[in-house]
Amino acid sequence: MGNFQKNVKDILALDYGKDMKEATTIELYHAVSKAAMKETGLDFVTKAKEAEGKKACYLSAEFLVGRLVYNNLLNLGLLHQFGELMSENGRDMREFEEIEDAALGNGGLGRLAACFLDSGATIGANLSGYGIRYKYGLFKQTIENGFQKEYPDDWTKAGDPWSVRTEEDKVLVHFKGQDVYAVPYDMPVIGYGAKKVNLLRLWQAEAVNEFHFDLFNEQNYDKEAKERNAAAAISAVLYPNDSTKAGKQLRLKQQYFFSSASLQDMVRTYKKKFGNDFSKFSAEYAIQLNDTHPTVAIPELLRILMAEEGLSFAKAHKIAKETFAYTNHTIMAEALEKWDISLFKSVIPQVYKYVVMLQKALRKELTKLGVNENDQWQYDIISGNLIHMARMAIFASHSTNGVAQIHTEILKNDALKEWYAVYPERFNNKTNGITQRRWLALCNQELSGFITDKIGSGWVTDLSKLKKLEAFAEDKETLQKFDEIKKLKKQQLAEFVLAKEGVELNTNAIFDIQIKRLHEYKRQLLNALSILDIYFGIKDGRIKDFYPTTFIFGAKAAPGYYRAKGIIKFINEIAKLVANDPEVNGKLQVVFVQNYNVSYAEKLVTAADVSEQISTAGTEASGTGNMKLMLNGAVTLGTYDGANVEIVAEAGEENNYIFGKRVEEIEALKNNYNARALYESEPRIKRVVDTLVDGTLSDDGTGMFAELYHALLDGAHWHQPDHYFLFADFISYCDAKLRVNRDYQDTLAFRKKCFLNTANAGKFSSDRTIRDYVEDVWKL
Ligand code: 26Q
Repeated sequence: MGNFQKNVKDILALDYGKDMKEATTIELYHAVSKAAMKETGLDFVTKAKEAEGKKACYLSAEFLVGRLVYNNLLNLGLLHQFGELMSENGRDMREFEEIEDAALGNGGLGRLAACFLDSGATIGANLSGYGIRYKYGLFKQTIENGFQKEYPDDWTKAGDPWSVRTEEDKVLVHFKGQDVYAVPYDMPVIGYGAKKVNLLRLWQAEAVNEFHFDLFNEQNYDKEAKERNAAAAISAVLYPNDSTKAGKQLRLKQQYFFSSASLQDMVRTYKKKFGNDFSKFSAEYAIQLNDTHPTVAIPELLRILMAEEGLSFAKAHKIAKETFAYTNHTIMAEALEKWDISLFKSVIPQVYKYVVMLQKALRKELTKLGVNENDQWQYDIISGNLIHMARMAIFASHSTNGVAQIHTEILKNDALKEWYAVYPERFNNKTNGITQRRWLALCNQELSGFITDKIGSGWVTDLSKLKKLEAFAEDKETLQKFDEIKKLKKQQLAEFVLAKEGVELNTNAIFDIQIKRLHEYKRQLLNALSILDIYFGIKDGRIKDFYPTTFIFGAKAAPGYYRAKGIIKFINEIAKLVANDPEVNGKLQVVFVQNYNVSYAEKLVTAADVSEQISTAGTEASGTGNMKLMLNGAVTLGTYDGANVEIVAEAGEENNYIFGKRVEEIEALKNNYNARALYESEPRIKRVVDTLVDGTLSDDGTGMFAELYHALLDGAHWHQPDHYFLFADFISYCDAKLRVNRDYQDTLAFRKKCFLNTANAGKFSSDRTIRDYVEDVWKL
C-alpha cells in the first residue's frame, strides 16, 4: 500500500473514527484532499514565498479553477493510486463529482487564468495568482419551464480542504469611512509531476474589529453587525456579468480591495529583501493585469511608492511602467471599463490624485511625442466625468496584448489605433491556450491512453508532440479506434445527461455542441434559427437523407440580460417542438443542459463531433472552448473570428467548416445593412424568424420572443436591426451545417478530419502561451 493510500486511511481514522467503507463521501473527500495536501508538501506556502528569482503575479478578478480534487491528484501522480484505493473498498472514483466545483469566474477570462496557473507551475515558472475569495461563485442555473433560474453557489459548504488561511499575511485596505482586513487564503498550484508548487492567493474581506462583547448589547448590536457585514460584503459575490456594465460601487471596492492587498503583499516582501531601495522592484516583480479589472493597481502602486515610501512621481511612474503589463480581452469599444469620477472619489479618494498625475504625465508625453494638441483628448485617462481604465493601463505599462492574432490586429488597426500610433513597441499578441492536463489527460482518459500508446506520453508536457499522430492519419484501424472512443464518450455523456436532465440522447447521432456564455455576439440565436430551418426543411422534403443530429447547448445568461434569457427560452421551446414531432424526432434532437460549468464542459468536449464557434467576425477576441473541442477531436463549424482563424491554419481549412462574412466584409456591411430586406427576400429566413411571433412557439406570455423579433427587424436600445448580422450569415451557415451532415456519412473520412484536428492542436497549449509571456513580457 502506498504512502498516500495509508495516509487517507489514517486521516479517516483520526478525524472521523471510520474506515474506507463507512466514511461518508464528504469525510472521504476531506481525507483524500488532506492526504494529497501532505504529498504537496505542507510547507508549500513558505516554499513558494522563498522561490528564487523574478516573480510574475497574475492579477485577476476571476480564477475559474473548477473541481480541484481530481486535477490535483493527476498532477501529483496519485490518480491511479486513488482509483485503486476506491475500487478496493467498493467505492466509485466519481463520488466527489457532487461535492466541489469552485466557480470563481464567469467564463473564458476566468478559466484562462486557471489554465495559466497550471501551465506556469508545470513549466517551472514563478507565477502566482492573486484574486478574490468570493463566498459565492457564479450562480447555479436551472431551467424551469424553459426559463433560466438562478441560485446561489455556496462553493465551500462542504469545506475547503485546498486552502490554508495565512493569517500572518493579512493586510489593511482603506476605503472612505471603512477599513477592512484582506486575509489571504492560499491554494497550492501543483505543476504536473509536482516538481513545482506555486500559490494562488485569494483575499477574503473581514471586519477589522474583534467582536466586541462590550458593544454587543441592545443598543450597539446593530452597529456591530453592520460593520461586520459591510466588510464581508466586499468579497461576498462574484459579479455575474461577463462584459462590462456594472459601474457599481461594490464592484470598484472589489477591484481596489484585491489590487491593493496584492501590492501591499509584494511591497512588504520586497522590502524584507531589498530594504527601501526600490530600484530593483521591476526586476523582482512582473504584474500582469487580466483585463482592466485590476488596473486600479497602477495608481495604487504610485500611492504606495510616493505617499508611503517617499519616492518622486518620476521614479514611481517608471517603476510602474516597467512592472505592469495589460491584457485586453475585448474588442467592443462599449465594453471598455470606465469609472465615474465622483463614484471613484467616494470610494477611494486617496487614490484619485495619482490618476490625475498620470493624466498630466500623459499629456506631457503626448506633446513630446509630437501628437497635435487638438488630437490629445482621444487619449485622456480622465475625460469628462469618467476615468478610462484601458487608457490608463496602456499608458502606464510597457506591454498591451491581445489574445489571438486577429484580435491583436484589430486592436492595433482599429479599437486602439491611436495608441498603436504612439506606442507601437508596446503592442504584442499572446494567443490564448488551454492546459492539456485538464482538457485531455484528465477529462478524456480513453483518448489519452490511445494517444500515449501511439506516440508516448510526451504530449502531456509538450503538446506539439501531437503532430506525430499525423503519421497515422491514413491508417484505417487507427481511425476506427478513434471513432470508437468518440462513441464511448458519447455514451458516457448520455448517461450523465440522462441523470441530470432526464433526457435520453441519441448516441448514434452527430453531436453538435455550442457551449459558452449566452451572448448576442456569440449568436446562439443563429444556431437556433438554423435548427428550425433544418426542421422545416425535413418536413417540407427540401432536406433529404439528413443524418440524425443532436444539438446540445450549454450556457448561462447574466441574470439581468433579458434578451439572452429570451434566447434560452427560445432554444428550449424548439427542443420541445422537435421532441414532440414524430416526423422529425428520430432525426433531430435539441437539448439545453442546465448549469453548464467547468465540470460539465469536461464531459461535453470529449463527446462532440462538431464545435460551434459562430460569433460575428470581429467580436470574439479569441475563444478557448474552440481549442478544448478541437483537442478532443471535433471539427470547427465557425466563422473567421478569434482563434478559429489560427485553428484552421493549423488543422487545415479542409478539415473544418468555415462560413460567413469576414471582418472586412462585416465592416463594409455596417453602413448599409438592411436586415428587413434580407428577411423579406429570403423565405427561409422569414419562416424561421416568424416562429418568434406566429404562434409556432410560445414564450408563455412574457413578450420575450416579440422583443427578439423586434431586435432583429427594427432594432432596439440604440442598436441597428440584427446588430450581429445573423441574416447576413444565415444561408452560408445552414449550407455549412448541411455539408457537415453529408460528410459525416462517410464515417472514416469524417473521423480523419477530427483526428487531424487533435493532431494539430499543439499550438493551443497554455504552456506555449505562458512561455511566450515569460520570454516576451515578464522576462523571468
Ligand atoms: C466587468 C465589470 C463589472 C462586472 C463584470 C465585468 C466583467 C467580468 C468578466 C467583464 C468581462 C468579463 C469576462 C470576459 C471574458 O471572459 N472575455 C473572454 O476572454 C477569453 C479569454 O481571453 C476570450 O477567449 C474570449 O474571446 C473573451 O470573450
